[in-house]
Amino acid sequence: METSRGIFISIEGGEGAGKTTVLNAIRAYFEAQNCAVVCTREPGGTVVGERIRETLLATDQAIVPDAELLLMFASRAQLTQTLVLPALAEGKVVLTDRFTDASFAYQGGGRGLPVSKIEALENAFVGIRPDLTLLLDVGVAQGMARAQARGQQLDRIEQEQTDFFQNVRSAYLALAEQQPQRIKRIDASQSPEQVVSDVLAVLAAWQAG
Ligand code: Z5A
Repeated sequence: METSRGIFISIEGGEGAGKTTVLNAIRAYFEAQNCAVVCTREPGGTVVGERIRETLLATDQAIVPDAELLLMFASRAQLTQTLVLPALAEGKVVLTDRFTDASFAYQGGGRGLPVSKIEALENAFVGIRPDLTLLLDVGVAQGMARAQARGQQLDRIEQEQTDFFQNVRSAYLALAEQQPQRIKRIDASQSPEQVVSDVLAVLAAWQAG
């Protein structure tokens, strides 16, 4: 995997984990250090990627798991080559709301696609992993209740059943166990203030290390 001059951080988690709040806190943390920060999200983050996001999420059509995986990677290739790598080459901090770990969790864990397929796409079309990944871990029922409390219509993937989200969570936790240096689990069942405080402590320790 490629190394870079900037800092590449992803935020991951299941439904209602609180990624938005955490992303804003991390941005403020780095801006206070006078770093240039670029925030983005997946799927999406580019004009083409946002169109792919619409295709993936705002549809009633069934999408076969392989097509879902390929669309996630099409969005990711566009984002990586046009935004992530150039920003890192300029020494910026890139914060992304999800990256390839989400494909391992949702398409691997949730849909049951083989890890080897996802790794092959990662190697062929992405070639970079975040320097640090913050996994916001919350129980499925608690996370779904938060997401539903927002009162917005649920998208295609959010309409999946509890089992699917349990498998997503298990896959995320397995990734964190396999890659403890890169992926830090945060207890996201706590209050937003406590979650942010834990995230900033992990970040400070990581930067110091
Ligand atoms: N997906 C995939 O399948 N494969 C891939 O490779 C990628 C993605 C990259 C879109 O992602 C979907 O794409 C997603 C995974 C799939 N599918 N689903 N389902 P997304 O990240 O854009 O969408 P999301 O996961 O549905 O986001 P979310 O539900 O908005 O989660 P969040 O950003 O973590 O939540 P939030 O907006 O920050 O918070 C949700 C609500 O909870 C909100 O009202 C908050 O005020 C509240 N909240 C947040 N934190 C707390 C705490 N600590 N306590 C109480 N309430 C809280």
